[in-house]
Amino acid sequence: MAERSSFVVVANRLPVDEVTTPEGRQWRPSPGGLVTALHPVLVRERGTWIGWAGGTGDAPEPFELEGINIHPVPLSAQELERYYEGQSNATIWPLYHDAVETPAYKRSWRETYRAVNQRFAEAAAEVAAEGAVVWVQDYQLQLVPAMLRELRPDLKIGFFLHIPFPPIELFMQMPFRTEILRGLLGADLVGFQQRLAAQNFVRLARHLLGLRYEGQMIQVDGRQVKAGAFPISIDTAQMEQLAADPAIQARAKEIRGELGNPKTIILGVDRLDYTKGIELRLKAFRELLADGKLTVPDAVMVQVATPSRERVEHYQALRVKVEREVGRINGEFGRVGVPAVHYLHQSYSRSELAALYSAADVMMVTPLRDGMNLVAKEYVASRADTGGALVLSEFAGAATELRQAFLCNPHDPEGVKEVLLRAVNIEPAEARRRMRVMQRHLRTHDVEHWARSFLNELGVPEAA
Ligand code: GDG
Repeated sequence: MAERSSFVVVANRLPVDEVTTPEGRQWRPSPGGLVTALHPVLVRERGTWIGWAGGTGDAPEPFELEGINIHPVPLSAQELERYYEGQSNATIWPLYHDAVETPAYKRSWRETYRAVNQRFAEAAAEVAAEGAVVWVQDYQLQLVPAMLRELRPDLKIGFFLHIPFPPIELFMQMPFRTEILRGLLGADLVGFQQRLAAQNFVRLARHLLGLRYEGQMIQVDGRQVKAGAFPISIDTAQMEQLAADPAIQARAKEIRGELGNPKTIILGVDRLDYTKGIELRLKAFRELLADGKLTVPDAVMVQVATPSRERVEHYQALRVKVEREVGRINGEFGRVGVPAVHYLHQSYSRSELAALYSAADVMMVTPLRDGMNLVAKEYVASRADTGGALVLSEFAGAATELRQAFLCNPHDPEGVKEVLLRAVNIEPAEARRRMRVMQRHLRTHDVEHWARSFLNELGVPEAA
């Protein structure tokens, strides 16, 4: 690439998908909150996004798409297995989510994680202009900040972790814990979803490396590293508009009809992940049916469980458990043509999701631990003024902001059942009141606000 960029984003995935069209294979932007928020800065600064394009073997040459320089980084099949499926998703992901599944530790995964992180750091060092701002994203790339600083001390480096940061006792399990911590401390600003996560990080720096800190400022090798909370959000205006679209509203009505016009539609939308609490939600529904507190077909549940990380063992085991529970509920409480749970192990378009959100009377978001949970925010934003009730786990980052949701402790089955019943039976006026408060919050705290706050703190005042 001839020209170097003054703003660089480094993330595991590029915000593009390769599609086959009549004209041949082409790149298409893949819509997502992160790219929406960063698009204006990327375009203005002739920014570059570094990441994996999907697929293994050689990476495509760098190219430009809609004003953004796309810089693909290659991954081999073995790297994909060790760096991504292994170290990222079978070690770090479960450990950072309270070890709700047992993390697996393997030396070969760690070594590959290190090698791949080095490759991402080298790509960033190559494309960043003198004094550029580089923003590294998420748990797959925690070594990149220090590696990049080593190569390019002139850069301003930010890091944002999208998932929780665990308490010291849990973090200490990790065999290469010091290297990870040192990796993160290579940044000037380390951002988290929650204040508590930032505190965990600062305390860990003292505990593990004996570093001094004041407030959220850590002293490292004569530099200052700041930790802070920057709760991520959604493109609220876009979600509101989409849900208000007459075609989406018509589709929502149609969905209600297809479900037999029940009194109550209970919805779950998640990646099929063991952190999301899908099983416990199904179990709460089953027990309420068994107790006669809910009945089919007055109440039906729709669970969209988007396929995810299907080659990782924990995910295969989870799929079996969830599908067994769905089968059990439908076996006991369904009738011919009238299932109690509509389980969809498929991906949907954003429009179909918006229609499902609009159709749902109660949305269940019950993770055992979640950095933020954007589904909860999307549901709220898509309710216009129509009410609906959000059941939300206290262990989702979103619970800090969405205080008018029906909050529950997902580890307490009786509590979840009680809260679900309250949400089902809420007065429409009360439902609208709660929604309005949460919607007002999301209008000012959208994803653009998130990006702007982070970049301002990093010292990019003109950003966004
Ligand atoms: C990580 C953290 C944090 C889901 N199914 C479909 C689909 N989705 C979309 C949702 C939502 C997104 O995927 C999921 O975001 P979440 O925040 O709920 O969860 P994670 O994927 O675990 O994300 C999380 C997030 O990063 C951001 O920092 O909030 O805590 O774990 O936008 O709508 N989208 C489409 N079809 C589907 O079938 N189009």
